[in-house]
Amino acid sequence: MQMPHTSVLDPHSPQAQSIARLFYIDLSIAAVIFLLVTGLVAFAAWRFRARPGDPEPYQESGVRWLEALWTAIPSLILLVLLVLTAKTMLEVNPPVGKRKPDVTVVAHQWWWEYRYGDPAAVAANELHMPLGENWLLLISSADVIHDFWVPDLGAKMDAIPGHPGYLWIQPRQAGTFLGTCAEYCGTDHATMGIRVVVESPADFAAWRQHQARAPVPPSDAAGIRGGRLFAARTCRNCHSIAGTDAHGRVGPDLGHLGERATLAAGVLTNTPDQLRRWLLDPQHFKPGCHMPDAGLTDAEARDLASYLEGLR
Ligand code: HEC
Ligand SMILES: [Cu+2]
Repeated sequence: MQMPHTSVLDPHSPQAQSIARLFYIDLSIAAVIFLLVTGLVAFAAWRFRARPGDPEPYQESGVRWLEALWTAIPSLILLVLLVLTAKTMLEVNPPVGKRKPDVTVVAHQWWWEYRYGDPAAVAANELHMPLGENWLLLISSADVIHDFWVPDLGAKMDAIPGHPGYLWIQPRQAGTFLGTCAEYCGTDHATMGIRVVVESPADFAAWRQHQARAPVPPSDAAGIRGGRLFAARTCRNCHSIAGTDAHGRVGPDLGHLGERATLAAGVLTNTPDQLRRWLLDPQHFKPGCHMPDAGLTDAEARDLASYLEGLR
C-alpha cells in the first residue's frame, strides 16, 4: 500500500500550491534579511573590534537619510508581503458566489461527518473526492469550534457552530491524504484525524452511488445475531444505519463501516478484531469520547463486529 500524504511542503492542489509558494517566497525574503543582518553584525564586530589603547569611538546620531532609508526598506518589504498574502488568500478562497457546496463537513467531538447531496449520501471519517474537480466544501460544527485541515490539499478552515465557512480543494493527485483537527476542541482533539481518499471521477461516482444505497446486511449466523443485538442495545440511539430503524446522530453513521480503513477517526485500523476490542472498551482507546462502554460480553462484541463489518 502507498503511504498516505501528510506534508505541507508537498502540495497536491492549486490551493495548497499557492500557500506553499507564498511560504517559500516569505522564507527566501527572511533568509536574505537574516544573512544580511547577521553578516553585517559579524563583520562590524570583527572589523571594528577594540584594540589596547584605542580612544572612545566617535559618537554618531541623527543621520536623516539613514533613518529614512531604514524606515522605507522594511515598509516596502511589508508592503510586498501584504500584496502577496492578499493575492494568495484570493487564489485559495475566492468568493463563493452562487456556487452550491459539493459536500458539507460537520465536525463533531471527536469525529467527522460528510454529507453529500444528490444522490444524498452520508459518510463518516473518510472523505471521498474526485480527482481534478474543484470542490467547494462547507465546513460546519455540531458542537464546539474545530478546524478542518488537510495540509497537502488546502488551507485550514475553522468549523464554527452556527457560522459555516467555505473551503476550496482541487485535488491533483489520486491517493490518501491525512489531516487533522487544527483547533483544540477538548479531550480527544489529538485523535480527530481526517482521511481524504482522492479517486478517479468514475471510481468516485461508483462509491457515491454505493454509499447512497442502504447497505445489505450479512447473512451468516454471527452477522444475523449481531444485527439483532444492534437493534436491541442502545446503539441506535446514537448511530444510524440506512434501511434499519437506527437514526441516531450522536455518533458516526455505520452504514458502510466495513469499507472504511480506520475506526474512531484514525485511532484503530479497521479489522473485525480491532472493532471487537473497540466495542468492548471504547474509553480505553479514546478516553473521554462520547461512546459509552455498553457492557458487552466478548461473544456479543464479536457478533456485533461481524454484523457491522458485513454491511455492504
Ligand atoms: C451515547 C451514544 C453512543 C452509543 C449508545 C453508542 N455509540 Fe458508538 N460511537 C459514539 C460516538 C460519539 C462515536 C465516535 C467516537 C469518536 O471517534 O470520538 C462512536 C463510534 C463508534 C464506532 C466507530 C465508528 C467509526 O466511524 O469509526 C462504532 C463501530 C460504534 N460506535 C459502534 C457502536 C455500537 C455497536 C454500539 C452499541 C453497542 C454503540 N456504538 C453505542 C456514540 C455512541
Ligand atoms: Cu480539535
